[in-house]
Amino acid sequence: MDLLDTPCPRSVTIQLSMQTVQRQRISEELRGRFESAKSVLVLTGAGVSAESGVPTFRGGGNTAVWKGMPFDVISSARMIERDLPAVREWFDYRRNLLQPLKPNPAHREIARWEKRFQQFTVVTQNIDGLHQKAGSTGVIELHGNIWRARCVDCDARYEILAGESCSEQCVSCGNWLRPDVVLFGEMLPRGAFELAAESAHECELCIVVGTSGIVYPAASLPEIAKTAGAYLCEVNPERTALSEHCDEVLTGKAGAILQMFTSAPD
Ligand code: BJW
Ligand code: ZN
Repeated sequence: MDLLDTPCPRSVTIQLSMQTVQRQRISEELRGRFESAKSVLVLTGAGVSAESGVPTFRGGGNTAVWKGMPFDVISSARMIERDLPAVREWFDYRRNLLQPLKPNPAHREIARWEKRFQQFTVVTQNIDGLHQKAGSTGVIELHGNIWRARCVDCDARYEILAGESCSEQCVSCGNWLRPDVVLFGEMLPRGAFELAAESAHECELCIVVGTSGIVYPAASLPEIAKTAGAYLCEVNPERTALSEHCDEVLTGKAGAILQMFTSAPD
């Protein structure tokens, strides 16, 4: 019997002399739910952009560090108060890294899914704008967008064009500008979490892609979906804080795994 036909439907380990190859499969249950669902929520994190070349914050045993500072120190509300120029420099550096990067097959697959379902919501923790570049519309950005600056005083917002550096002061009131992103200890954009929570509550299928699932309140969305009766599926090469709560865990990179949802079963 072919090893791929053994009764374990989701993940099969094939021993090839010295090599071990993992083949991830989507269960019939998940495939059926994906085909019949009317309402789907996709929650994404840094891992969905990893294959575009965007570094993740955590994962693989590493934590992002910049100039000796762990990212949760530099990306914090406290640092805005203590050293705004350093925060601006950190985000200028990140914007430079992001500028040439393009959406990858995972972003594009998610964008294609929009047409399949009556109700389809992408909620992202990412600030890179790559979902929108891939063609997704109505994306709920929980943690803001690196391509915008905001005045620390009057809340005016300014788009930052690729290749241009952001001006330091607000045209309206002259106060300092800061990146329009949500740092640790800061509130999420008004209404964004509420909208995402509503979609989580209503969805039949919730697919969580490329997030470690430890940052709140984003990490509570899968919990909300599951409690309200949704089928919960995770796509990630590593196990995460969410894995044990999922109905199905698909172990692997987003680019390859997401394409399996619409390709013919093997
Ligand atoms: C792949 C892959 C491939 C790799 N394919 N996968 C309740 C309990 C405890 C604490 C709190 C709580 N509520 C709030 C808090 C505090 C805090 C928090 O959650 N802390 C935790 C760390 C414990 N939350 C906040 O402060 C939030 N604000 C808030 O709650 O306001 C209310 C409030 C205010 C004041 C006081 C009290 C309450 C705001 C959170 C903002 C997070 N901001 C950041 C930085 C943004 C700016 C920047 O970019 O610098 O957002 S932190 C960082 O983490 C970033 C991310 O969006 C976020 C999530 O990370 P993500 O996306 O999960 O990435 P990683 O790197 O962690 O994981 C990548 C994953 O991809 C890994 O699993 C890999 O395996 C996988 N992967 N390759 C698929 N190819
Ligand atoms: Zn202003």
